[in-house]
Amino acid sequence: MGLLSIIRKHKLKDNELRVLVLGLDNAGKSTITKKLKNEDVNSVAPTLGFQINTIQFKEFNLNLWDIGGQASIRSFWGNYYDQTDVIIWVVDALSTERLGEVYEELRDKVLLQDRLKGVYLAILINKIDLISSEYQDSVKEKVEQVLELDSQIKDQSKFASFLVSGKSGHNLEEALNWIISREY
Ligand SMILES: Nc1nc2c(ncn2[C@@H]2O[C@H](COP(=O)(O)OP(=O)(O)O)[C@@H](O)[C@H]2O)c(=O)[nH]1
Ligand SMILES: [Mg+2]
Repeated sequence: MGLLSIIRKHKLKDNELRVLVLGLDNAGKSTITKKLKNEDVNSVAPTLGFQINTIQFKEFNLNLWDIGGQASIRSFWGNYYDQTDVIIWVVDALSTERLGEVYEELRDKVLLQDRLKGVYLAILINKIDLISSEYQDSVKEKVEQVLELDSQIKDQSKFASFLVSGKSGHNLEEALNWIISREY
């Protein structure tokens, strides 16, 4: 058994998951992280560098790494990849004009990264509180279509997308349930 798999086994004994929260700037990564910690979501400032937040969810400890998403610091994301179990990728449902940029960054910084092979991917389509319910399904379809996840990730159990609101907390629990019900 290699050293990495020994470390991995040891870690999972404690039901601990390393979760990177990634996505473009302003997508809502910090707001979602705060909501998951039951903190006030009305006081987020742009994230410079990173913040580690540990939350308990059911029998799991999730170490959430909230990493700044400004274009200038995205090249540092790679410093955090090792030993990652899950990527939460946050998309701003309102910024459809940035979906092309989202597609490219997700592909280049996550899907094509050798060190992230096999990592689970939860796509959180955020700010859904600002979209009336009749349009929500089409927003989800549109995001899924642009990101081409079906063709880029062969194993269907490896990814899922959720319509969420970091502000209200809508669907965040469903996303966490999906995350902890994967095989590690
Ligand atoms: N209405 C609404 N606004 C949100 C939501 N999530 C984040 N925002 C707002 O979007 C902006 C960026 O959020 P932030 O968490 O800082 O994004 P980050 O750069 O990805 O960390 C802030 O003004 C937030 O208040 C949401 O679910 N609903
Ligand atoms: Mg932030």
